[in-house]
Amino acid sequence: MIAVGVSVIAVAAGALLWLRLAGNQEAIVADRPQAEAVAQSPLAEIATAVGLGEDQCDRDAVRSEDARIGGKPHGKSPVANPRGGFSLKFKDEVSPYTLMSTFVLPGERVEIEAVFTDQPTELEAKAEEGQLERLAADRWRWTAPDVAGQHCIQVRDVGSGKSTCLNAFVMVPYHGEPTIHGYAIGHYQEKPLHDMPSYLMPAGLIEVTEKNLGTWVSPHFQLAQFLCKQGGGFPQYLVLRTRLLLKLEMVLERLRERDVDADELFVMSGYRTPHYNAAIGNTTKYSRHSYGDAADVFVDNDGNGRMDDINGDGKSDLADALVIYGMLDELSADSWYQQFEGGLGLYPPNPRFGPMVHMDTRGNKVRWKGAG
Ligand SMILES: [Ca+2]
Ligand SMILES: [Ca+2]
Ligand SMILES: [Zn+2]
Repeated sequence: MIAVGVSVIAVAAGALLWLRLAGNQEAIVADRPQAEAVAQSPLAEIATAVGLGEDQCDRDAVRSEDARIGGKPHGKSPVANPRGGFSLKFKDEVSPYTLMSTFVLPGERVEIEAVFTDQPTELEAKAEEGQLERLAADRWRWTAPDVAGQHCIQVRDVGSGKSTCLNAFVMVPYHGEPTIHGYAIGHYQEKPLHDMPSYLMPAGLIEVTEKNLGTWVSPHFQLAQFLCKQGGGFPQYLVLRTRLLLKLEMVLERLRERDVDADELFVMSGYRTPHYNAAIGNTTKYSRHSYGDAADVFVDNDGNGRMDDINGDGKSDLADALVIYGMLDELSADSWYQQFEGGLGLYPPNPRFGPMVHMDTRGNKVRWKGAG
């Protein structure tokens, strides 16, 4: 119990540090002159396996038959400015973005606090559903309704008129059923890997219908991008974690700071049910994809379904995936990054798919190079 308490405090402290540093990004970039060199380092220097147990993620090998699932978002993001004048702190996360999501159980209470990088001003909050109580000038408690659904909790800065939407997804409670409303989930392991809480069976699943498939869960990502590719009719079910969304948005911001043309990321693989993970021949029973905090991604601004030439050498190959891999591996040394630490996998191209990078937020540092 003591260890768990300490790690929660460490996560919260890391999140606040991230918040403070987030407003001062130039300084961090300036501190890392070797970043480019690392990204270009020879393949041989990339660890083929660091800290790996039985928890490596294998690559996904198929495309979804439904073009709306996986890949890039469809349509235009409702968010013109991803960052507002304040951040929101909720459930051990701090989001500096004007759109973010949280995932709760029916009746769950969530405390939401506004954190300012500039001068605090007068705030107001409203929620379409559930109960919202004001606890202080900058703090509220929202009690989720009893039925599955999604609700925007809007916090607005009265002075500037800027507002932030926290999309609260009320999940369907999950107790290990192999199928939910005809949708195959499969079997989660009863014993968490190394007894780590991040490997506990998910307590709830997000219900995905044709109606909410296109919901924007953060400024640059849509719910449909993370849905498992096993197919079937709707409703379907999904596990997604806020920390992954924060990490993906951070990766996009950092790539743009390096002048990489990246409007969004192609999500090759987000959530995988244990059923699907076994069906595609994965040998691990503890893939982070089944716990909702992993994504296999690449930059595909030109829309050809393969990694773009983001290092500008005229070819699209492993060196482009190395730009993302190297950037994250390098950030690992920074204290603010510890909340985002986790698995990092480099996947070379094969005849069917281009190179890609796996990232997750499991907490402990794991590195690997996958088969092509
Ligand atoms: Ca491309
Ligand atoms: Ca290239
Ligand atoms: Zn992966």
